[in-house]
Amino acid sequence: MSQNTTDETLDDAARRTLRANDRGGYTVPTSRLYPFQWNWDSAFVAMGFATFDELRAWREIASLLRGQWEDGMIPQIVFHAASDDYFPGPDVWGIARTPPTSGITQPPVLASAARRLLDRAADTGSAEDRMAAIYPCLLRNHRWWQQARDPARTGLVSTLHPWETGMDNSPAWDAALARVPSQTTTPIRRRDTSHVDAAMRPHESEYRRFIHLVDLFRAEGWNAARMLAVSPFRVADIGTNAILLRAERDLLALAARFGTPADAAEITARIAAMQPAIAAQWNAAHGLFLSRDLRDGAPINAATSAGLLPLWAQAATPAQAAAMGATLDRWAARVPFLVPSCDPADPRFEPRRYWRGPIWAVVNWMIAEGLAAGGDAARAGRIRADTARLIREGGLSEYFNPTDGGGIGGRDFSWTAAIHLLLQAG
Ligand code: 9WN
Repeated sequence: MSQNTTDETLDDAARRTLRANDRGGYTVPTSRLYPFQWNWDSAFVAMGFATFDELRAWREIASLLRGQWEDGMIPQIVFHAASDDYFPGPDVWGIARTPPTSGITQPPVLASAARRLLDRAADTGSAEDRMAAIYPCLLRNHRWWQQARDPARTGLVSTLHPWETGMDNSPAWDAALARVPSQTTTPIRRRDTSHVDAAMRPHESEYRRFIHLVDLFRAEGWNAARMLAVSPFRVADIGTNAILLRAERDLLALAARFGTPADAAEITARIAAMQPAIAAQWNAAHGLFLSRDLRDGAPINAATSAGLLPLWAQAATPAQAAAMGATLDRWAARVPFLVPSCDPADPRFEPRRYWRGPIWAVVNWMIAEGLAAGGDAARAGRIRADTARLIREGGLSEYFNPTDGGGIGGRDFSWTAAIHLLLQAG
């Protein structure tokens, strides 16, 4: 896409991008680099489609749910059609399902997306029918999170692979990942670095550990309890937990119309457990929330954009929200664009390397929604304006360099197109 496109053309380009990445009821994040359906990408894509094609939006969700496991898990990837463009493909995961899927999950944005589709539907009759059909799947999924990932009822769910956090090479995972051995039984055949500059992607040493975990879980037969017991990587990701808390609130609203009083009571109990557990992750020195390493029990000392996502969950006190606002102001004094994925004052900050500095439109959108809902219209406006400008000048890129605004990573990216449309829709 050319630079400085007019807004009208950009709206068209965003819709065109979603249509072009549609593979027949599901949307790939971008062609070649990510040729399958990804979990949290599709939640944003559904919200983007809903701005101009509501039925197609519901279909995106139904396609993702075709990959849902019997135990309720919604996988990170659904392999609807074969492709050699991505590693690791279905053969590495070794999961005999139709369609094949990966064996781990991703941040659960889905219930929040579905609620938004319903609330904004023009075609209310069909939206209600479709919501009635998917509500039980959403409920089973949230039960899975508690049963499989917080069986001890701590109020925080575990994440067992950096890919599950959606923020794969965040500096927050460095120490926990260093504990994972680097040998693999699967030969590493990376395809990502043939599509995108290696300087914008995770290192080889990280990929070896990513695949070690896949080998380990496959050897455990993808049994949820065994995975939780054996994984050397086990963290309470503040991003995933905040997104889940927000999703539980949205599911509770849906339960009043599509579920039973017993469902509502169950969801309310989970929310009551999560709120204090997330509150305990507050870190006054960084002015945001931190993840926790569940292997050694210690807070993870890395200030990342995930630590601002409790805003999206309305999980911060007014004082904490104000402190997070001050954190954003400090970051804004160091880089011209918000919100970098890592504190720019942190020595681990790398403005072009994936989740170690670049700006991601979906994260910006959630933070801005949270700020606006909490009454901080000025900072919400700043983040929305930065996001819109990054997209206008850097195209529908996968992520953006916070130091110069350049669009980097994959091009013609579905979730960035979706966020452009959401920002225009207001
Ligand atoms: C692994 C699809 C996905 C996003 C993730 C992002 C990246 C995959 C990869 O791409 O992860 O899941 O191979 O790098 O980190 O957030 O969902 O866009």
